[in-house]
Amino acid sequence: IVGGFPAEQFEFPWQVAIRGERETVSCGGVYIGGCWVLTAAHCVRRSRVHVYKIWTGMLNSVRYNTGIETFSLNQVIIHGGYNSKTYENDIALLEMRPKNGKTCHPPKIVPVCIAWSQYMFRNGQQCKVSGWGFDEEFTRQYSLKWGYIYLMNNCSEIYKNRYFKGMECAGTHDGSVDSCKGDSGGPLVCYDSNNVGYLWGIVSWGENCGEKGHPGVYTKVEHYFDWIALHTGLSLISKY
Ligand code: 4AZ
Repeated sequence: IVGGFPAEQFEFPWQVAIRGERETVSCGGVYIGGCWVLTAAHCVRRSRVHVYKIWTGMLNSVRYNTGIETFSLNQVIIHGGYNSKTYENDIALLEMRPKNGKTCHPPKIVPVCIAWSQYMFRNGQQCKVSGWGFDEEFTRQYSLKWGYIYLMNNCSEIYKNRYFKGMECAGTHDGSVDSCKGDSGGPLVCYDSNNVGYLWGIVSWGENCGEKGHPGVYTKVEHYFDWIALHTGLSLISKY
C-alpha cells in the first residue's frame, strides 16, 4: 500500500494472506464465509493447489503473532473468462481445507459482505484498501497497511482499450494512496450509511503505483455476484 496507515490485528478481519512456495506473502485474499476465500486469478494457478497456504489473523509476515491460523487448500477455481494478458475477469475462489473436522472460521475472523448491486456505491465513494504490498518507496512491507481511496469513473479514458467490463478504478486525485505489487487479490471495501462494509473490488493491476493520473484497477466484485454464489453455494444476501 502506498501512503495510508499501519493496520491493527483483526482491524480488517476478512483480510487473509496467501503464501506460495517461497514462504512469503505472495498475495492478499478475502474471506467471504464457509471455507471460501476470494482472490485475483493472477495470484494462483490451479495446478499449484497443494503449495498454497492461507494465513488468517496475520499482522506481520516476519514476526509471529498469536491468533494466526493457517489452512491448506482443497480447491482453486479460476474464472473461465480470465485472460492472463489483459487481466479480464481477474478473479478466483480458493476453498480452504477444514482442520481435523473443525471449521474454516477461526475466532475474530469475519466474512465480508459481497456487494450485490452496481447501484450501491458511485463515483467518489470513499473506500478502504489493505494489504502487505509495496509502499511509496517500492519497498516490500511486512506489516499490514491500509488506506482510503475513492471510486473513479474515468478509467475508460485513462486506460482506453485495456479497461473492460468487470473492472473498476479507485485512487486519489494526487496518487498519494494506492495499492501496489503484493497487494493483489486483497480487498477494496466500501461502507454504506450504516457503516457496514461491502467488498466492492479485488486488487488487480494498474500502471505503476501511486502515480497521479494512474489509479489502481480492481476486479468489480458485484459483476461476479452470481458466479461467486454458484461456485461457493454460499447464501449471499438476496439480489432482489
Ligand atoms: C501489482 O503489480 C500491482 N497501483 C498491483 C496494483 C497496482 C499496480 C500493480 C495498482 O501487483
